[in-house]
Amino acid sequence: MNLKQVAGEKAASYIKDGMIVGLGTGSTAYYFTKKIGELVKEGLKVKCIPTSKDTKKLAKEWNIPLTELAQVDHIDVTVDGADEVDPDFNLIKGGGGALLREKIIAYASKKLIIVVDKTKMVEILGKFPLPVEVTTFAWENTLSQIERLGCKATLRRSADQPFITDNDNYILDCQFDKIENPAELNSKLNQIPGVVENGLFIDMADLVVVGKDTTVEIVE
Ligand code: ABF
Repeated sequence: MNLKQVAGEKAASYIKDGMIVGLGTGSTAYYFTKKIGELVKEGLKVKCIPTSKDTKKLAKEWNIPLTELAQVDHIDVTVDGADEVDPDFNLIKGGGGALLREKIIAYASKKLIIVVDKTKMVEILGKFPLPVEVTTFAWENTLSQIERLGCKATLRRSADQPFITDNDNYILDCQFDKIENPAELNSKLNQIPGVVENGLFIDMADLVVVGKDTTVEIVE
């Protein structure tokens, strides 16, 4: 079993009958969603809210009952991946381009569980380029404004075309190298007109499930 699978499947043990569950995006959250599909087949009663069109497609393939944020008054648990996790559980997310819906659904959740392999655990955020979702309108100006905060920003492309998010926006990948104050950067980024949301998840994660070589570590 690979480290992502170990972490993803372990997170499923936190899911109980009757829960409303947020389904994350990415190759680690994939194993969580797959396990939920297996448990549903065995009788688990849950309603799930996907964080991306890709995850929604997987959930439908595995006959996982779906609902929408507008249909519920809360989400019990969301399980999602991350690109980096620091010792204070601040995250960089968005490598999969789903950060806006992930952040909305995580923020509406009573509990956010992050599933990662050990390579994602870092002392300081920033080696992974921070994804920032921006409007397509005036994106070049927004890029310049963001670079004033001390990074090199690049428009994310897919097959030579600009990557388009599920929300019809662009993603700028912003290389900061070291983010000394993630909370401050999160605020500064979201004050820039044209920035829709950024991939810094500050003080949102409650628990991190880390796939290690022979074990899985629960960090709370
Ligand atoms: C998604 O999972 C993204 O927010 C994050 O970038 C990605 C991590 O991908 P993986 O689990 O495939 O490493 O939630």
